[in-house]
Amino acid sequence: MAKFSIFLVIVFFSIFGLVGGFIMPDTSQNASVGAMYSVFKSEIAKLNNQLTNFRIDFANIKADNDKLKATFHDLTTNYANLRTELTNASNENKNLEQEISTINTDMNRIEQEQVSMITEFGTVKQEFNTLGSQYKELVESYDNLTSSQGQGHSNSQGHSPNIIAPRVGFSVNTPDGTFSRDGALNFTKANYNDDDAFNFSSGQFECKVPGLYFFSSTLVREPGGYPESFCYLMINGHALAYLGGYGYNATIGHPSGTATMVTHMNYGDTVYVGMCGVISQIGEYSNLNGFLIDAD
Ligand SMILES: *[C@@H]1O[C@H](CO)[C@@H](O)[C@H](O)[C@H]1NC(C)=O
Ligand SMILES: *[C@@H]1O[C@H](CO)[C@@H](O)[C@H](O)[C@H]1NC(C)=O
Ligand SMILES: *[C@@H]1O[C@H](CO)[C@@H](O)[C@H](O)[C@H]1NC(C)=O
Ligand SMILES: *[C@@H]1O[C@H](CO)[C@@H](O)[C@H](O)[C@H]1NC(C)=O
Ligand SMILES: *[C@@H]1O[C@H](CO)[C@@H](O)[C@H](O)[C@H]1NC(C)=O
Ligand SMILES: CC(=O)N[C@H]1CO[C@H](CO)[C@@H](O)[C@@H]1O
Repeated sequence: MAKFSIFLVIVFFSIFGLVGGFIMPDTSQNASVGAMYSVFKSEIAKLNNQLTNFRIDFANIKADNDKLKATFHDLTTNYANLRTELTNASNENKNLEQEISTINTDMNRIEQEQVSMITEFGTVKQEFNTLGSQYKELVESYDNLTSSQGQGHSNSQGHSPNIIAPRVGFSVNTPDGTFSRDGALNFTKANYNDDDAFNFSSGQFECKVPGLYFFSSTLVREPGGYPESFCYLMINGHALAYLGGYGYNATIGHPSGTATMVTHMNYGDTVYVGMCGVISQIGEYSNLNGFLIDAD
């Protein structure tokens, strides 16, 4: 804009300079007024033309200037937009960088957790293996304790660990009036017999699971020639309790006797009903019972 103002000033001063030159009196030259006038007129006409041309040029130049101004404005606006976009893009980059950094941190944490999980898994696996072998040992101990294959009297103190208390119980009856080996009354029927705890071949209970036991036996005398039948509850071959079925009249009634005992049994200890008298009159409801109260 400033350039164009200067341009206009120059134009106007040029015009007035020319006119001033002709108006000033000139003593060196003398022409006729008519000739001077016509020269003057034609000069003014020329100047008018020039002024018109200048005006047209000025209008053109001003239009160009307006266009340039508009273009400049557009460029400025575009530049501002670009700047904003650039700022936005760089902000977005920063955000993305932060997100990437956060993701990296998370990934590192996850990796660490994975590592510690793998370690923990190893530990748990080891513990599991240990538990597995302990379980195997327990099963073996249990099998050893309940196995019918005896190991002699090795557990004489009876303090093997009470891991899984096995169940031991028997209830037998109906003696057949004979003795088994070692003079044990020969019971023939079992009401209950865990793992053949009572051995019908030997006529006795042989301890496989050391512990505290309860035993009971009832003897019923049948009518006959004698008023009494009797036996003893035998523990390891010792008569420890008496069983007698005595009736005043031998030919009538079913007198009975009962013996009970609570005793600790070691591995291989035996219990049976023996040292009997008048076996032929011992009735079928006579019995022998025993069970483990508490294993060692
Ligand atoms: C730049 O971001 C601002 C806000 O974040 C938004 O209003 C503007 O439209 C964005 N400009 C461009 C050019 O993306
Ligand atoms: C079980 O018995 C076997 C053979 O008698 C023996 O080698 C093993 O050590 C026993 N196991 C346990 C856990 O007592
Ligand atoms: C004892 O009883 C069993 C089973 O009834 C029988 O096989 C065995 O011969 C009996 N023993 C004696 C000595 O009678
Ligand atoms: C039962 O007793 C007989 C005779 O004493 C013996 O041979 C057998 O091994 C015993 N059975 C068990 C399971 O202990
Ligand atoms: C035993 O009982 C029978 C039958 O009741 C009787 O005949 C007998 O005299 C009795 N014997 C005695 C010793 O009382
Ligand atoms: C100095 C001079 O020559 N002046 C003359 C200019 O012309 C007029 C009329 O034509 C004369 O009267 C002057 O003498």
